[in-house]
Amino acid sequence: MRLILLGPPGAGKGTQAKVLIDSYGIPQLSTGDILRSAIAAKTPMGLAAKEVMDRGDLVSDEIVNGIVSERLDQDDCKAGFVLDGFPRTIPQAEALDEMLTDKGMQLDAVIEITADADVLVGRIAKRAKESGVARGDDNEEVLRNRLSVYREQTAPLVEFYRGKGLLKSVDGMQPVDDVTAAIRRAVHN
Ligand code: B4P
Repeated sequence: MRLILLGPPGAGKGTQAKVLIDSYGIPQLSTGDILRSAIAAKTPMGLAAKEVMDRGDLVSDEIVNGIVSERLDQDDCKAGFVLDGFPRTIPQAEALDEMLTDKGMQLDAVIEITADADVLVGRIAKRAKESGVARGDDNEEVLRNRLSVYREQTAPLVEFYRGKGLLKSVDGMQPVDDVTAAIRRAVHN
């Protein structure tokens, strides 16, 4: 099973990826998590990414494509994966196509998780208040920028993958378990 989870910040990509990897026994490839680990480890890549992420902008395609290409070469990705937060731009999607062709892999589905902006703002505000781990990008001003970056740079991927016949849309405003059930139905239909 090779899946992409696509959606605006707070739509539930990370939340759903964690459930799906347990049921399918495949790894989660979250570029956001990998970048946050690099920041925590204070690697040169992490230091460069932090400033960009704290503004709510996207880290360069070159850095992120490199991270994903390396990760896809690891043995645990042979049986499949859930890509969470990648691709986020058309050049990233084109690079992913090339990587998968080179590695002899094919995507099974791209799941778009949809949610209204007011719901997204509410969820991120709740996470910022409740989570013990502070994220530099979980505040309202930065979130507004993340949403506009999503509309401008990531939303075009919906048509990109619809054109390839891979896109399935799921309502992300339902309770978490219902979103998971809808994703499972979408994947197996
Ligand atoms: P990410 O880590 O991908 O963060 P995100 O878009 O905010 O989504 P996240 O996964 O955290 O939220 P989720 O929907 O699970 O990216 C962070 C930054 O990293 C980017 O802004 C960018 O700078 C950089 N980056 C990452 N990938 C990149 C790439 N490919 N190219 C360039 N830069 C990149 O959940 C949010 C909250 O909602 C949670 O608290 C959850 O509990 C809650 N929630 C989820 N589903 C719910 C539901 N159904 N009902 C109620 N609450 C729910």
